[in-house]
Amino acid sequence: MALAIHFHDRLQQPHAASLREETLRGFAATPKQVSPKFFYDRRGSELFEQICQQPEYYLTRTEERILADAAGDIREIAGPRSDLIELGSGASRKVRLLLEALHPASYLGIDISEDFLRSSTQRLAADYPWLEVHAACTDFSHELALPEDFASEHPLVFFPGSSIGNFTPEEAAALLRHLHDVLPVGGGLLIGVDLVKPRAVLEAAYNDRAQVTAAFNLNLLQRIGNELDSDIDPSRFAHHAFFNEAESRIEMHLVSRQAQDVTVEGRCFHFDAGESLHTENSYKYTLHSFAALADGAGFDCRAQWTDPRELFSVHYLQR
Ligand code: AVI
Repeated sequence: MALAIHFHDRLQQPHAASLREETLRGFAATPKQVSPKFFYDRRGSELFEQICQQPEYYLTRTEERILADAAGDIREIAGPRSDLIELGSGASRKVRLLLEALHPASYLGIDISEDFLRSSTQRLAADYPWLEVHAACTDFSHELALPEDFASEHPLVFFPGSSIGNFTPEEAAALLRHLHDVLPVGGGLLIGVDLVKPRAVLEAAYNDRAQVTAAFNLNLLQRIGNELDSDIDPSRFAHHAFFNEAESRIEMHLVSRQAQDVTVEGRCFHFDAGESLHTENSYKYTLHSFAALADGAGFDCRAQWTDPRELFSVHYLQR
């Protein structure tokens, strides 16, 4: 039986074109860089799901625990919500806790990885037959345009996983301001935010022993090789992740193992031995610094939850 999913194709982004433009621009920049949003092709999304299960990557299981423990509080504070919108929905696992606690009439999953979005929303539609399921494949970092037939008076936006940390604090402030402006008065934002902690714990999370994070980082080069006209060879690069304390962020890089020339779409780029391609920042906040960011974006910070070790936090913000 075909499941009733409202897939909003018209919101789709021209992925191949933006990968091409942004790779050419990023490889020509000093230092070289590529946006982390390009990690998430089908393989990258699968690897990210595996990262979430690594013992060192405390973020996912800690957030799940916080949400499970706070489900009753969230229901009380957020009140009845007819519509739940999930940003960066991925495998849509954590949202199940909210669907069960809040029982909204409809769900809209928004993600940049189309294949993955289709399969995860199909699973949700199968498991929750009472739920109207929508899916939109879009890059919400530019603009969150809700589908026209998804009119929502009391939406709750769920932005889990500390994905806000992959934006610079200035970009994060602009994104929060944009979400604030898109939400109707009374609309809520439930957001997961990773916290500052000892370097060893942070660095282990991005250098897991099974090397899944390394494979995830290197897959970005594989994707460039698959989707663009390029001779890039991932085996000539090494994963490097460390905590930059002054900037309060984990940085991920791909370091050239040797001096080499790489061709992309007919253009040649030189990498020195040891030269790095910066692929991701993952900013870490304190409870206080994140509340200040949300407050600056115009939100009313109604509640914060954390775990006993204060590894991770979940915030309920209201417009
Ligand atoms: C999606 N995002 C919040 C992850 C993070 O922790 O910054 C992506 C990731 N990068 C390496 N491991 C996980």
